[in-house]
Amino acid sequence: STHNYHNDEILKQIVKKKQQHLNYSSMAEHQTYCKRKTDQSESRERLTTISYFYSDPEIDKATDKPVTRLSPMSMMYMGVSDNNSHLLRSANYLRNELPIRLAHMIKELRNLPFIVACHPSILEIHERCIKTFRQFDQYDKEIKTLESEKGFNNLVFNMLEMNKDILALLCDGFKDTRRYISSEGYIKTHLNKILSTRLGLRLLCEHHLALNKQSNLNKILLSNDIFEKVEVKRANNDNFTSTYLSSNSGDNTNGNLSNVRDDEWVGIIHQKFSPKKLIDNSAKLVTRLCMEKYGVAPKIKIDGHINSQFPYLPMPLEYIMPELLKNSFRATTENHRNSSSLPDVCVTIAVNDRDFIFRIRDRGGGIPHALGDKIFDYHFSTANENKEKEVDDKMNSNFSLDCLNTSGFGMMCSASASQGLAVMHGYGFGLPTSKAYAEYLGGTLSFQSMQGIGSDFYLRLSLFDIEPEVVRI
Ligand code: ADP
Ligand code: K
Ligand code: MG
Repeated sequence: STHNYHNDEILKQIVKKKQQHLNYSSMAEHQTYCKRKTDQSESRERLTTISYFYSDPEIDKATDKPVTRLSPMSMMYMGVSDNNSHLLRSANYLRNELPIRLAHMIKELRNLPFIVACHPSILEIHERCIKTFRQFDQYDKEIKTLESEKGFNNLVFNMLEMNKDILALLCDGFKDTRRYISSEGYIKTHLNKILSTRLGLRLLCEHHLALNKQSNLNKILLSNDIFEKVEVKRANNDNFTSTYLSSNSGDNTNGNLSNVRDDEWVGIIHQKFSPKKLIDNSAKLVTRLCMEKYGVAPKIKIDGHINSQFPYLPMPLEYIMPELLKNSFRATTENHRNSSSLPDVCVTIAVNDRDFIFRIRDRGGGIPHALGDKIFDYHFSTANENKEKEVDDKMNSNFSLDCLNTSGFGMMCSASASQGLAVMHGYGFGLPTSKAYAEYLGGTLSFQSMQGIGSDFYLRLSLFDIEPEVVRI
């Protein structure tokens, strides 16, 4: 039969090959033969790898499409329905939008200078983006059932997972290569763009998964045979669901998925965001870190519109606020090493009809004249100069990457406070990343320094419901 014939052929070839090997006159000759073989296969492998990065018409097409940034108002409006149709709507928006945003990220990576783009950490990011982009291929048609939406959600979840340590990889990739690029502005533009694209991607994914989680919570409430109770209580007390769930989650009000409450949250948007609570939670975390590092920590004073509440996205702020407090705590502690008491760090909240502003004021000596705006450069840190970077020898280990993983995005700071944000300072990413995030959200981050006394940092962010809508995700 043909089958046997085929096997015979293969056998013959093997015998022939074996004989060839035996015929080599010397070991050296044999090794040259083997080396040529591996060289060939290596270069073939390299070619496939390289073409992986270059020839994908789908990516090229997606790069040309414009990004559709949603306003939080429309996210809230589209984030509810009686029959869960909003989940399908959200999934279909993501199905179109995520590949486009990934392609824009890929475009940005392609535009990096050769020396940076070649770095293994940057290649790793590049490769992951392409891989994730291709995983969207299977969802080229409208998602029509909640069943197929479940499968799609796995992809969204994986995307968040692969996104986790991007900040650490970027930090690593630029740290080694930036010395070959003379223009700081060039580095800043690229990193700002990559970091804010990533922020947008993360927020969209988290939002979609949170919407799912919230609709499941509704289901649990209903299936627990308390359907009637819910209905009755709702009629008497609009806050029933929120009190029911908050008794499970304690007073932890971070933007953590585990304590999403359906009345107060629409996806990742908190209807009753409280700036005061954000500061309280961030201060708790930073005080612990500061105590670990210095054995002391300044107190925090909060004043201004401490009772204000309005709809906002806590997630990015849960990154920015701890970063600003860490800097103020460090400056205060180091500037008052020899005194018996530390001056307070004072945060003032102001809310008006357009925006809300945090002023973080410390008596940490201020930003020296010679530094000025350099503090907003990526990788710039005075901790490096003083050789007191607490993570120096850990910089290349997984430990440091893990730290950045979790501090890399706000939401994690409450959930994994024990590992996350475990670093007081040293990477020089805190201020530039916070500024990039603030600007992505249509806000600003600036400072005034009273050299010799201390500094004021101003974080200004736009409210959602103003015209024209400034905030877009
Ligand atoms: P890192 O904290 O890792 O050093 P950052 O980007 O957060 O990086 O800050 C950069 C530098 O700006 C710090 O190393 C410090 O020298 C300076 N800086 C930031 N905030 C303050 C502050 N409140 N008071 C004095 N110096 C500050
Ligand atoms: K910096
Ligand atoms: Mg810092």
